[in-house]
Amino acid sequence: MVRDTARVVLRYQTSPYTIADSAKAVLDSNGNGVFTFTRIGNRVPYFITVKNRNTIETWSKNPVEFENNLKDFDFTYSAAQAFGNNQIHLGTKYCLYNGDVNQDGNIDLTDIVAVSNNLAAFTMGYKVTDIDGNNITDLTDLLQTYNNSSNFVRSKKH
Ligand SMILES: [Ca+2]
Ligand SMILES: [Ca+2]
Repeated sequence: MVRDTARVVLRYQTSPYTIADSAKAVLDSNGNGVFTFTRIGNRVPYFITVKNRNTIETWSKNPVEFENNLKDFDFTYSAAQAFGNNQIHLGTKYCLYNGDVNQDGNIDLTDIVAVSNNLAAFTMGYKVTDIDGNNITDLTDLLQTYNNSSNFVRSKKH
């Protein structure tokens, strides 16, 4: 993947899943990142939610607990790591769906229009409409957004 910033939010495991803490980090080209939390405790179950500038917010299927102030969690080895199996299989890994340009939890016509407008304007640089992260908003980004929209991709939350 292209290196990019992601935000991880930890939520308590019971409804209404109040936010316990959140952190931002840059993911490397393998999709790994180290997120540092300061307001949470060990042996407390939290759901992990993750998103970046234009991905669908994705929740862990199961809550996780920190031990000795550490927790490794990998969304990529199985779709079932995410609640609702809400990931796409690309290459050897399961990845977050992208194309949610306006971050409303759905990939739909509004997102397509936003990408299309920036495509028409030959928009360069780090933009939410640059779906594949190559610093230009072009037809590839429009097609990815369109495909995910056609599949009614949306955020699946506990
Ligand atoms: Ca959207
Ligand atoms: Ca692009």
